[in-house]
Amino acid sequence: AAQPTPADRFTFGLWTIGWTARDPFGDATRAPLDPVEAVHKLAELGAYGITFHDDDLIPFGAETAARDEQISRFKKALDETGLKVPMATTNLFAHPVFKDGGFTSNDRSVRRYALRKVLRNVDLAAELGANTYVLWGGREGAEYDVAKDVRAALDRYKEGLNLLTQYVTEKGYDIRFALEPKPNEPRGDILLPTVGHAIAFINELDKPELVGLNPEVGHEQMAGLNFAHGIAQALWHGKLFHIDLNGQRGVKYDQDLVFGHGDLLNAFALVDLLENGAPGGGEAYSGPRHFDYKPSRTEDYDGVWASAAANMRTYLLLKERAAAFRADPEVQEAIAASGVAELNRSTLNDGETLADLLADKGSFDEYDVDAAAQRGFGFVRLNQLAVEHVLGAR
Ligand code: 3MF
Ligand code: MG
Ligand code: MG
Ligand code: MG
Repeated sequence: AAQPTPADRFTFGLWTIGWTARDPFGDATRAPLDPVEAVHKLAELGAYGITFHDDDLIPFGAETAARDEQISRFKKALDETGLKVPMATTNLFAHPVFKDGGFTSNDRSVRRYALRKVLRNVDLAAELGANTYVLWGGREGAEYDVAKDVRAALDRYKEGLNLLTQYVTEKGYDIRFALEPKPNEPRGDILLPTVGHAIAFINELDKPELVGLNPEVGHEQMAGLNFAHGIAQALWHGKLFHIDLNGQRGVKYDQDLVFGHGDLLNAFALVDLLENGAPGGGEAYSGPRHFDYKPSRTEDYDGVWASAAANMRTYLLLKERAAAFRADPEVQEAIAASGVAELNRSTLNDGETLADLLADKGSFDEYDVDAAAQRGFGFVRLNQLAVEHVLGAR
């Protein structure tokens, strides 16, 4: 059961398995990977799809003929393997021209160029059948508070997003945009640093229904936040358009470890949420399970493919464990005792009004606060049952 198949909808960024492991302190430890080989290898491993930044597939600045040739080689590999491209994105961070950002660079000509670069790749995304277009604004930010007018930058971000949603609407593309929050790295501070900031921003756009989120496990954890909570809120807003799964160990640089190699218990809660919805019956997630990780710099290509397989296997094992957790009668009893399901009951009775509540002496004047304060919730017992299921002890 822990053997992935395309029905599991696992996808990988071309830049993940294709990372040659250059870091700020050291050179590449692996040779470049041909995207065609990446497609074949991922298909063999049981993945559903592959995603890419424009420059992962077509080297920056390639002539039209070379670009077309590379696209046709890639498409041929997709046809041969049946691998899908459910998402694409733009590299607005590598070239020095983007050193102060793309959509929010202080240099207006850079902003116009960034928009054109995205629009060109949106056409390719549509051609390849992608219906999600991710925007990670890694360079949209600052190191110095006095050097960026954040409100003006948000105006420009908004202008950019509004142009993108206008474009896909006019073209009739079945594409929605997904913002990927990150608190820092490579900029000292990145705009839209968390899921919450991004959700609030989306509400200010012309076509908010076309814009949602692509949250990444490690990015929220870099800000010290609970990823499963962030995902639950994104689902609550109907904004979980896509997801970047990986592992992170605490508040430090963006580690991009294999999924589950960071906070395993939070990964368990996440898989349970994505697969089973909320305990009270909230909707599950139906999009691709996308891995955005980096095969560690210590690994050769055997290690790269082993790490790709590890992401999928860990996810499937956690899915099995989550199903066993939900099916366990003792867990069901512990959930009931903890009031987890009771939270789904509205606080007012059916038909009760605010005036009725104010008139209800039992809810306040005669409420025995001290007696109510005696209640033990049994959360530790419930969590221990989760731990035991994760450890395979039940
Ligand atoms: C950086 C990231 C990015 C985004 C990608 C869009 C290079 O920390 O997570 O990966 O995921 O640009 O999908
Ligand atoms: Mg990342
Ligand atoms: Mg990361
Ligand atoms: Mg990411």
